[in-house]
Amino acid sequence: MNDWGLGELADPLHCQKPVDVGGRDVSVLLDQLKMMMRIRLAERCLADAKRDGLIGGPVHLGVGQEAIAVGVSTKLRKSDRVFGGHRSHSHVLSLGADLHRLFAEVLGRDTGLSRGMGGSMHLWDRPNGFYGAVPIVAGTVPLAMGAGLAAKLQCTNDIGVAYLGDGAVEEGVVHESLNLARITKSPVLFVVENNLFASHMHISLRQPKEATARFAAANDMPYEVVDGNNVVEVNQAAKRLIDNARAGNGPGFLEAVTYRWYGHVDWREDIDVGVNRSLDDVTQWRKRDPIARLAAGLENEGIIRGNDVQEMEVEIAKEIEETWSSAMKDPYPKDSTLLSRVYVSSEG
Ligand SMILES: Cc1ncc(C[n+]2csc(CCOP(=O)(O)OP(=O)(O)O)c2C)c(N)n1
Ligand SMILES: [Mg+2]
Repeated sequence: MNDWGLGELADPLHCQKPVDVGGRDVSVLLDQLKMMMRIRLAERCLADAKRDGLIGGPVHLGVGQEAIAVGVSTKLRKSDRVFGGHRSHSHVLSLGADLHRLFAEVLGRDTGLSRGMGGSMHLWDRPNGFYGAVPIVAGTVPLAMGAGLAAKLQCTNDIGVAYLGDGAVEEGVVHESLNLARITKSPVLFVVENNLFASHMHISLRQPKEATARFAAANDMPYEVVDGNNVVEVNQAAKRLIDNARAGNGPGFLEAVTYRWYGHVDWREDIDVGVNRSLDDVTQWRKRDPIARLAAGLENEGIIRGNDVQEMEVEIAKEIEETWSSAMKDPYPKDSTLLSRVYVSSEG
């Protein structure tokens, strides 16, 4: 019987081993490694820029959590309907968003993903299947549910995807969405990035049990609880739930246990550490690094060698530096566009 604790998945001293990549598609694994590195370095660039006062609005960084979006996105199509929240850089980048447009959005420039009107928490990239992120915690969850239901009614075989945090699960609308998705057998994947914290507060101070998957069980919905720092595990669980949804069997719930290395918002690790979080915890969780673990797994199988990761890093870092410098030169939106972009118009 399930006691709904997370056991070793929530313990940083466990799950530090290399990712087992045996028998898996090498080109997919290498793409996943590169994408996680790209997201990591892009967010580190944002952290530095925030520290240096170059970014006006807040930035919520997901460094340490990259394997979840990358593991899920590998199984999605451009026509799926994906929704995020306040910590969504990884969600949009792993779908293939243009990095320049993400940086430009965070900088409030006219070339940004939301034409510079939203910043880091209002991302939109419809051509890649990203229907939007908003800062209202859980605000997009019912939208993802509705998008899944619409796909079902339109017989497109696409799915809705809602990324949400463990804190978001405490919003009533999430429970209504789970119920409605299940009762209408809508193709929706709920992906809970359980990083054990909502702002500064540990889940043990907010909930009687750590696992949010118990709410899926309450709605008679298939669920999986996985190590969110293991891209292969995330990927395999996402595949099972997505295949099941596309086959017409209704929604699924993926709980991926992870940890964010930075504080709740902006660039510091030693701030906003919360009632239950110490820098020792951060140090331990760094050893469960999803990127280093995948790289070690690839090395064990002889797919990559000693210097390969460093070489990839140098190449990606160069791209990021150039992209950032170029986005910094982009113009701000004109004042005259302030109202014309409040609602969707023919301008798009
Ligand atoms: C409706 C609503 N309530 C409160 C907030 C303030 N707030 C922003 S993020 C956050 C914590 C969210 O925690 P979680 O869902 O676990 O996501 P994480 O930050 O851990 O990624 C809170 C309370 C908000 N933005 N919206
Ligand atoms: Mg959280």
